Amino acid sequence: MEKRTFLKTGLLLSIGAAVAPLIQACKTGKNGSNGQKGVMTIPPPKLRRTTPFTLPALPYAANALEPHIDKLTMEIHHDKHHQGYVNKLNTAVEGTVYAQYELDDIVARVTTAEAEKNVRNNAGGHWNHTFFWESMTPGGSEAPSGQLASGINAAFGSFDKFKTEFTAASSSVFGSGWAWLCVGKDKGLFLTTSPNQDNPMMLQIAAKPGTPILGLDVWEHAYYLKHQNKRGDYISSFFNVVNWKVVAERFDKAMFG
Ligand code: MN3
Repeated sequence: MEKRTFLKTGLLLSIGAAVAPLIQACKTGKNGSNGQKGVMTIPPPKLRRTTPFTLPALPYAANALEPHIDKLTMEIHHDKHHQGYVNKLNTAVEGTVYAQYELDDIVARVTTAEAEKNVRNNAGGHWNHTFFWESMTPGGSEAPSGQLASGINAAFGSFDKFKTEFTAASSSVFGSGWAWLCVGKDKGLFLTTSPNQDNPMMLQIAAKPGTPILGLDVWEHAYYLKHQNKRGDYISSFFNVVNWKVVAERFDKAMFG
């Protein structure tokens, strides 16, 4: 073998040797093993987070969803409840493996362990509320069209039937929790609910993991000031302010990357 060829081969072998453990780590899930449910794979973590979590501003004024969702509810919900989850999350991750993980990476990995309860509740609270504010827009938007409309029709029969089923799912949550419209691993749409601040992105916890494209907070704090015990009125109000454009973007991303 000529010296030059030998050097080249040697270099390639060295690179191969250096890369091999990384490939192996991915295969064995060293960076995040398959969820216990075995439905979706936990992606490798992103770059490390170096700053504390902060409360994102609402994407519209607190009174912008009136008359469907009132200003005072939005102010308390965002400025007090969501801020509380952010503050408690920063405290909860201190000294844990989650301290430098991004929010998505925490949510994907958190478990049912008692020691992780505060991380689970507050990472979920921060993730869910950020997602929720972005799911709404003043005055609502045109009903779904294009690929999203086709997906909804395929899964539920029609947009009206979807609304009926989503309303039933939201109404069925006992106590505090969320209702979700998700894209599953099979690329089909499905409805699911979660208790407390759990969500379908919690691959170690969710009864049916998936990628949410719409979520509704059915904790009483989300509607009690305006609707008191009438959760059904709140659910129909929500449909007046859903941002279907954002939902369609999430759908396209989940379906087609
Ligand atoms: Mn809430």
